[in-house]
Amino acid sequence: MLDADSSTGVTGRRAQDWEAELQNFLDHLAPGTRADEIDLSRRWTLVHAWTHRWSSEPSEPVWMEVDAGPGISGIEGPAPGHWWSAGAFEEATRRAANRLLGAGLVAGDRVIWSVSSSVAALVVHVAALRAGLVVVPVNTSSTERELAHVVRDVLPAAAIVDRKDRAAWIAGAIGAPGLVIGPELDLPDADGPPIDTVDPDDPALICFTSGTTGLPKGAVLRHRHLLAGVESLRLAWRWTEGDRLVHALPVFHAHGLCVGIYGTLTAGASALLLPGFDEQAVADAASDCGASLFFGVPTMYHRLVASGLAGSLGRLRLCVSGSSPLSVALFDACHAAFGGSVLERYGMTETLMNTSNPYDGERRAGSVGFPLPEVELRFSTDGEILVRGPNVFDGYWHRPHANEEAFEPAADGGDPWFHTGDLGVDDDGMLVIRGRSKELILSGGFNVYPAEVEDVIGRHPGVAEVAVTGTPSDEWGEVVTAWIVPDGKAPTPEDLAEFCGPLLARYKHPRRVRTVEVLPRNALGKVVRNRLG
Ligand code: MLC
Ligand code: AMP
Repeated sequence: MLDADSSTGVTGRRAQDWEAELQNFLDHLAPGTRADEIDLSRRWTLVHAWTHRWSSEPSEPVWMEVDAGPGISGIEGPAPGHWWSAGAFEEATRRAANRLLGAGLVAGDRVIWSVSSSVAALVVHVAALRAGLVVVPVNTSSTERELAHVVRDVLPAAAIVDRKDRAAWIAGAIGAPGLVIGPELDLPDADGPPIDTVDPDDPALICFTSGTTGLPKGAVLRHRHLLAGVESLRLAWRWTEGDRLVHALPVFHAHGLCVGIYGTLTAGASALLLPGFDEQAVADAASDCGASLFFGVPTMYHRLVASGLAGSLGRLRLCVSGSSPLSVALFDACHAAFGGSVLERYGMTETLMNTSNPYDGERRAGSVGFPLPEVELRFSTDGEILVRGPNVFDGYWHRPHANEEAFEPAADGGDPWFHTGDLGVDDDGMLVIRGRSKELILSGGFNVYPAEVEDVIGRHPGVAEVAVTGTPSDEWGEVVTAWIVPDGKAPTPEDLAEFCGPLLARYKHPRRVRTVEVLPRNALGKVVRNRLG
């Protein structure tokens, strides 16, 4: 599993010692699961796994919207508060897939998908996958400028949005003959080319993330990566048809989409869809409606505990946290509030989920568990976590240079290792994340890249120099903090918010602004961010 010639560098032990010590997920699967029957790399696709399930259990419930969000009109189906059956969802996605192909889109075309959580948004998403299109999820709070970068990069043939104002400026960015769909799906019914013909190697998603360095780039996730990613979770978390997820995460990121939505569909389970996160709505959904699962980022657990509403999570079979570190204090506070141990797992857009605490057995506070089935993990000499497995993507969209840096050929001739940019150690058989070698701020589970924010703030006339870091916060994990050498009168946080408004999504704006006389620099003149508070 581990490269024999690499060393951990963290403790001075040889790499193969780690293999012996990190626990093996095969020891933690449900009783009766036969290890030799697990094959996550099998030649199948998300679409085939789902259509197979829908045809065998058409009357089973799949989704219920707890409350209506912005949504996409023109898709017929049950109203909020009523369940969509597998059969109804199959029919709606089939019809929408035919409408997309009938409008002239062809398999392999990229389609931007920037929507809040709603069943209609999922119908169009799954329809696009069934039509062989490549979906490019984009955060709904992105500015026009941020979206233009994605458009230039993937040259989409269409965009699907659920807000009128965004539709107008997305139309401008895509240009003719691009198709902008939404907030109404106003395409005629059609009988176009056949659907459900995708291959496991076909790209399903291009997800924008900055990886370890540089401007946002598109991680290409193929059908086989996504299916392997959810199959390992289905096994590890014992996700079954009887489960019901309280889904309050945004659907445009890996956590909400590739874990929450794809996991629900692949397990043949159901989910209560909330249009966004709200403590009371989560508590109500968890106490009612037969819910059994909740997945959240630490900020959500923090808010549930702080509001006194976390108690209702105690009714659920499993609560999972991920996307940023769950502090030991918050793990303990959750335990005190609802009696359960939150299960923490570790993943990335590029790799989907890599490690998890076990379903049975010790869930250790501060640890992200051990490699999921078929995931291999090792440490570089400076402690960086490297992974490979059927879940790990194989490259960024049109970025040969970034791909060379991100992957390391394997000594055993197998798949190359992906550099995660996260630093980890083996703590008595479990992985503990000790920081990051990449420059990334994790605010409420959203990623913010210092260089991107510095580039914008540096253009403010009152700023001579700027460095951006994440500073600790109980609620957000880290908050974006700007360290400014002023040019004349220093701008206030309000000035900066106004200045950043059209340029950066709101969650990237600095919440803290500190004025300094000089920025710490190394011998080469480069700013050393980690010497700033
Ligand atoms: C919202 N705001 C944020 C923010 N989220 N600011 C900083 N960091 C964030 N994460 C802004 C809002 O725009 C608003 O601005 C103000 O903060 C307060 O908003 P709020 O209403 O209090 O926050 P809310 O909208 O409730 O959002 C909080 C949240 C959300 C925790 C629900 O951030 C969230 O859904 N986070 C999940 C992110 C996620 O899914 N990450 C997974 C990535 S995949 P204003 O100006 O209006 O006041 C990945 C892989 C893996 O990482 O391992 O899973
Ligand atoms: P993203 O690029 O949005 O997919 O974010 C992935 C990054 O989130 C990882 O590389 C980690 O730095 C971080 N991350 C995800 N889960 C955890 C976790 N449980 N603990 C610490 N960091 C995490």
